[in-house]
Amino acid sequence: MKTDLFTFGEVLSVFISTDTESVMSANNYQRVTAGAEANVAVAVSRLGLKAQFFSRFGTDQLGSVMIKDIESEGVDISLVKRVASFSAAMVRNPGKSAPVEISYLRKGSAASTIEPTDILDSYISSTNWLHTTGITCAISKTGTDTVKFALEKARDLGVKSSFDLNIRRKLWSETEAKLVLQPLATNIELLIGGEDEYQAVFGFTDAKKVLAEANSRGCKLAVMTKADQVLRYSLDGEYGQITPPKIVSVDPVGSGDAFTGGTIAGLLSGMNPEQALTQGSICGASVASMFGDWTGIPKGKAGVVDTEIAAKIRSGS
Ligand code: KDG
Repeated sequence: MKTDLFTFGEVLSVFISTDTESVMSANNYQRVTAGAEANVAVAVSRLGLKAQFFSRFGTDQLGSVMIKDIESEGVDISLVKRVASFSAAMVRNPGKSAPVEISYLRKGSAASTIEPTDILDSYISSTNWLHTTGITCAISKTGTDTVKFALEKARDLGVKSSFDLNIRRKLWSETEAKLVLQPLATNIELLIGGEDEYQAVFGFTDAKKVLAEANSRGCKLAVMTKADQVLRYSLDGEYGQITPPKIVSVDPVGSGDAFTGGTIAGLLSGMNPEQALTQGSICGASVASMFGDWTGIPKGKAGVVDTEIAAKIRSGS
């Protein structure tokens, strides 16, 4: 059966301290499941489309609970593999009254052993959209090979794809990231990155110029985000801007993925790029207004956010 979205990447058990704003003094933690690509899959599924997610998980309990969490969001996890390794984790403070500080427990994890042979042609030929990110490239060399392979396969099969630069500076240096990500940011339907990520990958941040450069490399719709500020985009050389809804930001982690998921779902539902990006910005704002990567992802049908929910988020209530 055809899926609307196929994506793959590492999933993390995120342990968030609940009693203090510092992991150094915390005794209590809440565990949630997150990960950039899984977050996008959940967003697309909440919006009423069929999302399929692949990863390698360890044979540990964290692997089992993370698979269960993703499945309970209606995402198809039938393809996932369990391998003799550990599932990755992240530890952080809530970030309500202090900046979010994160530590990873992921080097050598199950997902970092992901390799191109994991991605069968049929996974891509039976989807309408492939989504990948720079995080998978950062976790291992075979991760990079897998992203490259999947994007090339999608191109060969005429399947639309998106790529989020998503540079994680705790995983690799900007120099390493640029070397790998610049060639990958080519011939993609939707390229997404923060202002700092465009700077790292292309060497400059002038939005009009750098987005036009991405267009000239075959990225049809290039988008530059900057937290809750105006988002800039260029569609085949035509520059535009969108002002996201104003919300009180509670926890911005995961809002970029909700933006991406909302945009992809909008495009798949037949919206024009400006409408889809507007929907993405509503989804991103909603996630930032609540605690957790998934909590605020709005619901919808056939790829479109429920009208009443969208109106509420727009009005900031
Ligand atoms: O985009 C949100 C992600 O940063 C978070 O869920 C964890 O995937 C993650 C990562 O690698 O930092």
